[in-house]
Amino acid sequence: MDLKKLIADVKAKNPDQPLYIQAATEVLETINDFVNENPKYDKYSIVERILEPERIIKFKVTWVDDNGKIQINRGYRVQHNMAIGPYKGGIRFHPTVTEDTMKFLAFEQTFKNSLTTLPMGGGKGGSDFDPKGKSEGEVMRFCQSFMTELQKYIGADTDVPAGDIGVGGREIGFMYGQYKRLRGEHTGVLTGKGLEWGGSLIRPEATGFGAVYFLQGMLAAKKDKIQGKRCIISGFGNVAWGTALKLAELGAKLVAISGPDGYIIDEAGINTPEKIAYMDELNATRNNVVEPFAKKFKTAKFVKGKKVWEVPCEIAMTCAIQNELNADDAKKLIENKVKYVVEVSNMGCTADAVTTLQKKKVSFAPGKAANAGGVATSGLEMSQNAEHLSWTAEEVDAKLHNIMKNIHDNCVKYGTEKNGYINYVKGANIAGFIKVADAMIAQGVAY
Ligand code: 2IT
Repeated sequence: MDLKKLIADVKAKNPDQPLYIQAATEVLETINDFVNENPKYDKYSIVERILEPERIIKFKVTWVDDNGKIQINRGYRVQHNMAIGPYKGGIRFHPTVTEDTMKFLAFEQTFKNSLTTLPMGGGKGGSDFDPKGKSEGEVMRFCQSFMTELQKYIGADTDVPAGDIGVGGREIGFMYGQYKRLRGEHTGVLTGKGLEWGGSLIRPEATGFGAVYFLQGMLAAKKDKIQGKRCIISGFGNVAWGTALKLAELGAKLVAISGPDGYIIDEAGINTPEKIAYMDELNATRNNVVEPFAKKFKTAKFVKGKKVWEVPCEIAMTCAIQNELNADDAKKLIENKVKYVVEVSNMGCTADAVTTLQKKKVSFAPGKAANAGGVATSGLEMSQNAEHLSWTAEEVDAKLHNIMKNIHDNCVKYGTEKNGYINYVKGANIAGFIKVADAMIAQGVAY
């Protein structure tokens, strides 16, 4: 493959999509050598084909607010790649959502889902709807309107959405109810469902649990252990919550979490059931502020308007949104002797943050590997739905643990450099690419 030309083409074809360009460039740069060593991929133009989503659906969502005023939002579903299974990926409701956001997330999802080893293609959806300050009735009417259009394009064997930022159990419930009403089918068309109506145990915890299982792999690779390690995470939502739970269970010391308004530092540790449950409570309000945490717990202090990455730690985990950790943040972390940085949000670090960390040989995990536990457990939910059974928490957790270990080992297999440094970014991209690429070759010129 001609790396320079491919990157130039991506930029020329997507001039107003910096996130997509960022995600695609990283993949191209890291799979380049591998593709050149395996000429079959060029023969079938696989790289060029993976760069183009199979379908982009863009639609209008109108709904009536509590004052009787009609509101208009944009809805999206990017169906990126179906080579290894039905499109699968979350739905994000956030004011920053654009076609660019959806495209980069769907692209990442294709590689991530491939890494899980489960049969899931890549997709992503969402809307620029802002859940902040909306009443329950407004959220429900929005979800119903969104699903009224989306249901034309999804199905248990074609495309299976789930949650993401701004979409949790409540929103999945509203969307599922509307799908059922319109189609008359009770089917596994969404994951992240409630336990009483087809959901899976451990799905709410899965992204965070999986990320910590992946981190355990990184620690083990350096003959290190998690007990007593000083950790910080960004965010306080579902992913941060699951991460905090597992860190506490394994005896790590989480000292900071954050929100758009600033960060919380708590030297006593954010590791008691009350503190961790309160993260979930705060998130449920959808007010997007972490400050109340310091009002509730005496040992916690709120630092207004600052990023959490200035807090000294050995382990830092991004659990909020894309590009939340930049090169300056990376330098600060390095100055403070960080050892492990784990992207749990999708593309949580800017490209130069990643290079800065890798140059200093910090052990760094990309989101598409470290956060794959969420979608992997969605895959397990799909299996349970298909066989009309539900598995115990222990069964699901054991499968999740095994999947994360396997992803870690695959990253090591394809990402270990001559000097012994594990380039997890390279490892994840190559391992994710192989399965999708080989499936595309086997299926002929379809997409
Ligand atoms: O980014 C992600 O992997 C998710 N939001 C979860 C997707 C899913 O289908 O469970």
